[in-house]
Amino acid sequence: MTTLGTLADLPLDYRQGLTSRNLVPLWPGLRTVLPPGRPIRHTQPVLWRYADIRPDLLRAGELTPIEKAERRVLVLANPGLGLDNMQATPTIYIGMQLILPGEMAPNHKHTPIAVRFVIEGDGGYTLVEGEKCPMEPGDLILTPGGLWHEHGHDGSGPVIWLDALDLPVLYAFEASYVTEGPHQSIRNEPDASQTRYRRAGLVPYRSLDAPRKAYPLLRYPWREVRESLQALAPVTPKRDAVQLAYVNPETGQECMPTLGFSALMLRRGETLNLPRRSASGVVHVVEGRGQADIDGTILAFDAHDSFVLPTHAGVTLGNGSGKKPAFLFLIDDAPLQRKLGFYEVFS
Ligand code: 1HN
Repeated sequence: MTTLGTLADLPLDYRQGLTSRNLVPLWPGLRTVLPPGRPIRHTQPVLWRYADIRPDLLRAGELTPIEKAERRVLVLANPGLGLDNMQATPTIYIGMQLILPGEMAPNHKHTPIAVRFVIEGDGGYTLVEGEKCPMEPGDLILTPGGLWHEHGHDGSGPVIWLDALDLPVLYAFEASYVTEGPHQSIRNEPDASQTRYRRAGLVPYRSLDAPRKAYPLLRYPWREVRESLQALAPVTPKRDAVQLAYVNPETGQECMPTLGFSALMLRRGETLNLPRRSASGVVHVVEGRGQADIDGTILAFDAHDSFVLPTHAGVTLGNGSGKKPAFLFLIDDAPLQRKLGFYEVFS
């Protein structure tokens, strides 16, 4: 590949003239914005330990009343992307949110999509357009873009969950904004995972004719995900991942338009190689412990820790136990990449 001319090759008065007219020559920066073979990545394969986050989050509960925060969150910011930019990966925002008994995180809707993955506590819930979604540890709750949502807690003890949003994408589009609203009135029925979409493979008959709701299922209870992984494990070949995707039960497609969600079980003593691919991701450890090798960076993970998978990374995940399975929750930007047409899986 040809070595291109640099800025220093150009006379100073020419460069100054360009600058004064808001013009920039492409060639000195071309190999940076369009590197040969592989993208330049600033995203670091960092790990956040829950044992570190939890005390800081509980302290925030003492320092900052919910009225002064709206959402009491510590953001998992990737140092390679600049801590102020609130990016775990270039496209994925991750935060840890705390709500204390009796508190309410007020109703709003916004352009970014969000999901909640519950880490600990009982009695928390999210209202989405009047549907009350109980938040039990491991549950995934969707708050799609443009839908009203608020959080409450009528149990005892802290409730903590992980938030994942496509906020960096909406922010880059200069399209991220919020609308506040009045407290929702709660529809007095269990959430759709307990009623209309009780079991995979069965949908309400009239949904075949009627225009489909974009988001028929808002809550994916962990108990069923965990059982499904354990049932999948014995029929999955040794070198394949025991992995389930969270999908829209009406379409079979990814449950959200931009970010993808899946649950992965590492069998007893398993070492799993993930194919190198163009998507970036974040792994949250639900249960168990082990080790991740990400492009040669070794991270030891424990339950409730979270770590980053940069784009194009070679990833190996090892279960640290020979006796028990480990369970992981994965977030990635593959749905967005597929829609934009550049998603790739290598090897
Ligand atoms: C948001 O709406 C929530 O509703 C949490 O709980 C975190 C981070 C950035 C923008 C909106 C929530 C958020 C957020």
